[in-house]
Amino acid sequence: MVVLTEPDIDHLPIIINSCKSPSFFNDIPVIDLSKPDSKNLIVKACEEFGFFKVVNHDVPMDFISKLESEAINFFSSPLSEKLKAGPADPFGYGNKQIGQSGDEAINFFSSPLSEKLKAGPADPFGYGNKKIGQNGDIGWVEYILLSTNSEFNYQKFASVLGVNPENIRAAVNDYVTEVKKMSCEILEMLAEGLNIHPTNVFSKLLKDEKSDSVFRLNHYPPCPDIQEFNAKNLIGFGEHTDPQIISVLRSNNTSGLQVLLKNGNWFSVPPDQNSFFINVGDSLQVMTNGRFKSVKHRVLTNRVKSRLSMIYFGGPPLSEKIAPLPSLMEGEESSLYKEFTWFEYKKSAFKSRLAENRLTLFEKF
Ligand code: GA4
Repeated sequence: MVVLTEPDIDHLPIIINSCKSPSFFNDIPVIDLSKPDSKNLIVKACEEFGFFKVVNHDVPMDFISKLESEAINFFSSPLSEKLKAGPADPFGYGNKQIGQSGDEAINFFSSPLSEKLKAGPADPFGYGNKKIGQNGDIGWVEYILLSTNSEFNYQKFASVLGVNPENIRAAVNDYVTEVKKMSCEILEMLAEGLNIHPTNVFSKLLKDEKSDSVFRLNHYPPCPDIQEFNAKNLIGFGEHTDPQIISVLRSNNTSGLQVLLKNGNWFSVPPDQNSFFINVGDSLQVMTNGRFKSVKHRVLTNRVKSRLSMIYFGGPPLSEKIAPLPSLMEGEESSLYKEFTWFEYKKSAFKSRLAENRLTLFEKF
């Protein structure tokens, strides 16, 4: 058995959740992708929970295990090695005012918008340890965050001893290609279930070559010392909603994922390494004018077992306007949201804390 290294616990402010353990979410909607009538069940699951599980998908197990073993290999390296693959530029477009001064920033701002857009919001890509985002969120987690754009620079991994960037690139590409295909299939079934034509309204955004999608490998090492802190639970990844359209998660058989249901209670999701879990993201909430709600979720660490998850976040191109689909507006219904592009939303999201409701700023009323 491979033993994964733990994140360095020095200076880690331990976040304790002392409330009683939530119940298991045993009634989680299960969508069988091989059944054509699943489209209505997908709509129902998105309306009721913003969350569901997918079985009988076509993603080859081989791709999943290859990526899993690449991830285990990487996370097993010494911390000093992994840090070499850390984010290179923490200050992208949107944060330059804070991170840079003088001529460099002025030059940047005087360039055409099309050029500035290339810089995108802060570059959070590469290896991260405990720090989530740029605004002080932390968790008992280490991760690799990647842009699914083919231009992503895998050379970040080149100086990490024992890690071959080409192997990581190939494993991520194979996996993401399949998961993206499945996501598009789900989004098309969703559109059909909603009676929207053409049915590619959502999927074309993920298929677009400029689709701003990201991919994340999260490793939650076990935390045997929890009792020492007189805590029941330690936060691995704090509560949040995902900003994109759809998120597709696959994990090993270690529990930890929890979702917040409409009744205000947290429920633990029983792990299932052969299935995928789908989240409605903020952008899909807006495109359905609030008919679907993005689901709040979080991950708690396990006392004995490592949890490894891989998540694809399907997002639109940066220039895409995120607005309710006219065909979904009934009668006099008007948009609940102000007009904004994905770039504007993402820029604002990356300035927020994890637990914030990021859509509030964009609501009309
Ligand atoms: C949540 C979903 C994805 O993991 C992510 C996260 C991003 C990050 O890790 O840098 C954010 C978070 C996520 C939303 C609010 C901001 C940005 C951390 C954070 C505090 C990659 C994403 O797109 O948004």
